[in-house]
Amino acid sequence: MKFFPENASSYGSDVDFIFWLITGVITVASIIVIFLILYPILTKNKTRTREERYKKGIGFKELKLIYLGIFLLAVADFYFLYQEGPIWSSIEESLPEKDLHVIVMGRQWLWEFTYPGPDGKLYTDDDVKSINQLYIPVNKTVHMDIQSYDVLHSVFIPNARFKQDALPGRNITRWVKMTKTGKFPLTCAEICGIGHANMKATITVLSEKDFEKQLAKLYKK
Ligand SMILES: [Cu+2]
Repeated sequence: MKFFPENASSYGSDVDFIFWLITGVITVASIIVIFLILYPILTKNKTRTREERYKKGIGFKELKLIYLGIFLLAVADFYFLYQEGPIWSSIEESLPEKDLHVIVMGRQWLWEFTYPGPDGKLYTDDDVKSINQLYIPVNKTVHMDIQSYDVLHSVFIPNARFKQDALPGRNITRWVKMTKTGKFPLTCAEICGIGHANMKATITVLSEKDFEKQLAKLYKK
């Protein structure tokens, strides 16, 4: 059974690992908690002694199971932090050397992508743009300057397990490295007005050669 869209990025499987780790642990914890609630209700309620009915939860002896629960919860939390810390820091707090640098600009209601012009530099006069269509080369590190023209938007690339809000007035640089060629959706994940649902772009991941060709086409326009 497939729960997620196909993973097509270098760090997607790490994100999925955290998801399944946390889901697995909390599923076991939930089953235990539900059992602890239902078991006395379903079995013992009528047969409990008068004393048992009026336990007030005073002292370690009566609370030891609650302390155990809190302890296990803390252990699980620290274990999650231990596992996810290095993964999040490599995805969100570090920027590996770039092969391509683009601007991803959200506006009501489309995505505008800007590539460096023939000079190879972004933010110069020869930059070129494409609307709702992002072309990137496969297996290359792409830096994305995520920006907004107007309101809050959010860049969501399900196949890359990537999501980043776009904030007006701020530039947020994030990176992605797609490991498969093909077309993948890039959508807006922040309700940004009546046309929010129209903010659906396509990422076309191309071989290096095809990407150069595509870029040359954009230069000619
Ligand atoms: Cu939007």
